[in-house]
Amino acid sequence: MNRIVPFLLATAVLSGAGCGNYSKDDLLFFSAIPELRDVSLQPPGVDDARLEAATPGQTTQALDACTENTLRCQAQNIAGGLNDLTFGLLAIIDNIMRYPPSQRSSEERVWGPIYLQDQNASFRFAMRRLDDGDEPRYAHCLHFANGDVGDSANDIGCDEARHDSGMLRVLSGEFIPGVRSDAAARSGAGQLLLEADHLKELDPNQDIEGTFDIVYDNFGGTQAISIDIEAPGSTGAIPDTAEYTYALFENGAGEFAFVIKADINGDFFSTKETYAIESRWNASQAGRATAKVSGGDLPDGLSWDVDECWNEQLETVYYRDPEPNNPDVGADDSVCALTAP
Ligand SMILES: [Ca+2]
Ligand SMILES: [Ca+2]
Repeated sequence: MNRIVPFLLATAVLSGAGCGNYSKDDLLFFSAIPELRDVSLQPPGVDDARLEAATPGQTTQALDACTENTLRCQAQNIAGGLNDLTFGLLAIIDNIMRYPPSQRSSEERVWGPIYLQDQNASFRFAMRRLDDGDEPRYAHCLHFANGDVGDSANDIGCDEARHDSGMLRVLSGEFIPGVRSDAAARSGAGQLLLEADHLKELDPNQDIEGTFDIVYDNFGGTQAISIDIEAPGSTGAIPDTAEYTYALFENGAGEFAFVIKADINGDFFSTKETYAIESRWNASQAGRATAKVSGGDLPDGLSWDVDECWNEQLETVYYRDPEPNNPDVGADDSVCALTAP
């Protein structure tokens, strides 16, 4: 999943060298972009050096994959892949905003349309301040087109999915900046919606399509993130549909659950199974995960159930699955830090 948006990322790299003259008001728009920490999934085992980046555009390479055959490891790897996606999208925005804005008003900043000669593509990014509540909210949107759209795309609204100029909206959503009391505090809320169908329309060689919807909310002390993927027809590691929900509480305990529709059991008819994992951990990072595969090529009424516990050192202390070749771990689940869901 880490090469999910190469078309956009190429743009991000191109624009990285820009540096503008920013007004104090420009910086307000900048401050709406969440920090990586605000949007990252960190189930036990994820120790992501990228969180130390000063801005989303300064991320370093992705995490190494966890190689144990455990649910905890799977959850860790899936979290890493989703972080790649979110961080990549934020890096694009961060890098675009390093250009001086081409339009400034009290409510709006617009970057572009900028023509990228070597990709023969144009992009336009806008952030609009919405003052309809107690908290400032910023709508943002990124449009792309093949070729040079010139000045024909100066006035696109964020609600316009496609524009006469050929511009298609590929990324949009809202940022609600929070108050930062110290550097480590998570804050803010918002949404990033990637319309990969439009990317595919612009570049048929893309191997993704559908929509990727990332919503985060760090108000109230709990970090809550949900990611919905609707990507029928996507290839590789991307499931057809998936819903991920993540919560990290102030004491460090948390939960990460997801339901994926994908072809997990590839036998015979090769229809899609439903794969659900529920992972929970306590403040010491010891936790329990259960998984269930059902539907698809599994016989009616039958499911494949896995139950696993790990300790504070992330060692598996209890394991059960129906496969005879995968040995049990632990005499019973009394060694588990958490009870069965
Ligand atoms: Ca199947
Ligand atoms: Ca077994």
